[in-house]
Amino acid sequence: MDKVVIVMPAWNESDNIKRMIAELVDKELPQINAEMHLLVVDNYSKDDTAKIVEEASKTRNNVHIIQQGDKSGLGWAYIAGFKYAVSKLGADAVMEMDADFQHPPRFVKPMVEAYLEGADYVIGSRYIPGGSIPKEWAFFRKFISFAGNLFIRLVLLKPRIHDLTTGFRLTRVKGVLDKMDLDNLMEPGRFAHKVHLLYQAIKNSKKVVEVPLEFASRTQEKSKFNTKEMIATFKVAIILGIKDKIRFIKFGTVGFLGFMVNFIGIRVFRGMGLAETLAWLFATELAIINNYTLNNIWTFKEAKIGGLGKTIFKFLQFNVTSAGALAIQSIFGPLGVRLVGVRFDWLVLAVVVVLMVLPYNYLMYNLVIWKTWKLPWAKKANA
Ligand SMILES: Nc1nc2c(ncn2[C@@H]2O[C@H](COP(=O)(O)OP(=O)(O)O)[C@@H](O)[C@H]2O)c(=O)[nH]1
Ligand SMILES: [Mg+2]
Repeated sequence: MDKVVIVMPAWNESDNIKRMIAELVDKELPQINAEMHLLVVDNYSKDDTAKIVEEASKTRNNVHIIQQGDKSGLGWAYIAGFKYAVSKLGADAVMEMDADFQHPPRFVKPMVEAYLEGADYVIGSRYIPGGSIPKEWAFFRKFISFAGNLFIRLVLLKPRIHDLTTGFRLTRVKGVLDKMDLDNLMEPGRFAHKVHLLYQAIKNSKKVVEVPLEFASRTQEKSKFNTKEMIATFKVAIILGIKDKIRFIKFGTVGFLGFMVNFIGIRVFRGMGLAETLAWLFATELAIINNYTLNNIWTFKEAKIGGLGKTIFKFLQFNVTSAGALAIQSIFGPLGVRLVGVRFDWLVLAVVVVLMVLPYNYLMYNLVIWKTWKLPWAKKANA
C-alpha cells in the first residue's frame, strides 16, 4: 500500500491541532485507501502544540512530530518535514497542509485518490469549479488573491493550471520530490517558497491534477500574509519565469547579432570589390559561423559540442538547417510581398522572421543540433 505523509507545519496551534487529530487522523484518514500519516512540524511553539501531538502519537502509530530547527518560517518547516517524511518514514507521497482548518480535512481523500490514479502532483485548487475562496473575505482580499494568482500564472506561462499559490498539495516522491532541490529553495522563510516548490514539482511531473478545494477562512487570529509576502511571491515568480525563457532570450540575442554580422558583412565584402552574389554568400556564411559559435558556447552551453569530428559534423548540419531557414524566407517573403504589396516588405519580413524563421530555427537547434528537447515518443523509447 502507498504511504502518504501529510506534512503539517504548526506554530502555536494547540486548539486547532487537537481538533485536527480528532477530525483528520481519527475520522478522515481511515477512510482512505493508503497508509496515511500525519507529520507535524513544530517550531518550538509557546503553547501546548508539541505536547498534544506527542501525547497523540503514543496511541497512534501514524502521528509524528519533529521540531523545525533554528530556522524560522514556513518554507523551512516544509523542507525539514519533507526530508523526514522521505528518509525516516519512507513516504511515497508527501502533502502540504495547514493546521488551522483552512484546508478542511475532507479534501484530503480526493487528493490522495487522484495520486493513486496516477497523478504525480495534485493541487488543491480554489479556482476550478467546485473550489472556492471564503465568501466572508472582503472584496479587496478576494481580488488580490485572484489577480495575484493570475499574474503568476501568466509569468510562469502555466495557463492550464488555475491555482499556483494554494498551500494544499500532494507531491509524488519518486521522480518528482526526489528530483527537487530543497536545499536551494528561494525565500524559504516566506510564503513565496510555495511558488518555487510548485515550479520544480511541475517541471518533474508528467501528470498534474487539480482537485477542488473550498478554502476556509481562519477561525482565530489574522493571516500572516501581507504586502511584503506578496512582493516576495511575485519576485520569485518573475525570476522563475525569466529563468525558464533565458535560453530563448539568448537565442534571440545571438540571432540578432547574426543579422548584424550579415548586414555589415555584405557591405564590407562589397567594399572589397567582391561580386554581389559572393558578398552575400560570404556574409551569410559569416553569420552562420557567428550563430553556431555563440549558440554553442552560450545559448546551449549545457549541451556544448566539442571535438573536431563532432564540430565539423554539427557545423555542416547547422549549415543545412540554416539553408532551410533561408529557403523559408525566400519562398514566403516574395509570396507575402505579392499579397500585401512591396510597400509593406518590411512587415512581410518581420512576420516571416518572427512567426516562421525563429520558431523553425529554435526547433531545429533544440531537436537536431544540440538535442536539448526530446520528442514524447523518443522519451518513451529511451526510458
Ligand atoms: N513550523 C512552523 N509552522 C508555521 C510557521 N508559520 C506558520 N506556521 C503554520 O503554517 C500554517 C499556515 O500559517 P498561517 O499563518 O495560517 O498562514 P496563512 O494561512 O497563509 O495566512 C499554519 O498551520 C501555521 O500554524 C513557522 O514559522 N513554523
Ligand atoms: Mg492559515
